[in-house]
Amino acid sequence: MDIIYSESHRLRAPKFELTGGLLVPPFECPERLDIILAEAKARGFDAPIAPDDHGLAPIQAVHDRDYLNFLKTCWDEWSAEGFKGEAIANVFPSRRMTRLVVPSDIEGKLGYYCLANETAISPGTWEAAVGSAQVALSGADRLLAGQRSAFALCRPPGHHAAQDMFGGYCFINNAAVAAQHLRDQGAKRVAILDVDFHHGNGTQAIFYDRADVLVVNIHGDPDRAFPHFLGGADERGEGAGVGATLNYPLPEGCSFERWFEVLELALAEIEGWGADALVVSLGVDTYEEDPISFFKLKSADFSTYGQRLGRQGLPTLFVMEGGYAVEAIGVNTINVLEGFAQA
Ligand code: 5XA
Ligand code: ZN
Repeated sequence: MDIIYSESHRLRAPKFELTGGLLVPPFECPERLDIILAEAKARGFDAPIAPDDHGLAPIQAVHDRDYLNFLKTCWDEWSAEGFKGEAIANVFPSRRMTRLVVPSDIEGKLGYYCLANETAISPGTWEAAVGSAQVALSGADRLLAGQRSAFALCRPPGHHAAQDMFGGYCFINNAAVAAQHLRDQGAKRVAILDVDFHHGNGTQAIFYDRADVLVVNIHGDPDRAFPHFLGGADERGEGAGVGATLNYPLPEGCSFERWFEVLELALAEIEGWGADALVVSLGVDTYEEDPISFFKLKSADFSTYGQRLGRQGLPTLFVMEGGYAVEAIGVNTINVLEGFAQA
């Protein structure tokens, strides 16, 4: 299985995230990818391959132009104000603040486009986010060329990013960009299976009214888990997309046995739907030791479900999302990929 990877992820290196009322070193850090790559090498995977540059067009196919322009210019606008810290949103168009006009002031713009303010924008964020999307696009190209699978080792992650919103460590929705690219290059029906602990609200929003991309999430119940305001079992799509969104929220302490039962349900739906290709939003923050999540998967469980994904028999693109138990992120991620390859 080819691993696609870009050194440009290192440009995303904020000093802080806002968690528990404190500015702490970000859980989503560059070391995550170093550890995954070291484990891949130790387990005999080929050296990672740099992505091709697809430009911005396939990213604009998923995200609004004004939003992308905001991401591109945010840091310069913020620092031109003389602010000393990283760009963190502090005011939002929340339920009774209904003037949905993009302010010209950078503080207003940040709040307009932000869905969760743990995520600071720092210098290099735009370049890293574009690089991460190129990794996903180059992974999708492998499937289009007839390969059975590829691993897009994306960073920053993407599944919380909606058409015009960033947050949850995400800026450009890599899985959505890849799925749209597969569609645009000939795949008739694409399924996205999001196995990250957190609901992929951005991916769901992007495809919510579409019948050609099935979006399936298995995640922590939003009553108890980020992102809290999307991911209920009753959300099933709208318009032409009714039935093409499926959500499986699960409770605190969920065991692998229960999680795997639900994976079987999700895969049966994907089978019945008849996808040409599968994009897996691969977050390994379902791990029992993850510092910001509450499922109970053990390292061996990642091999078991990787094998099951392999038996599904679809061309499959894995797109890296979350996972913050840094000492285990390599083993858990590579267990999925190796399990898949063995099946
Ligand atoms: O999948 N999403 C994540 O891992 C990020 C969650 C951020 C919570 N503040
Ligand atoms: Zn996550």
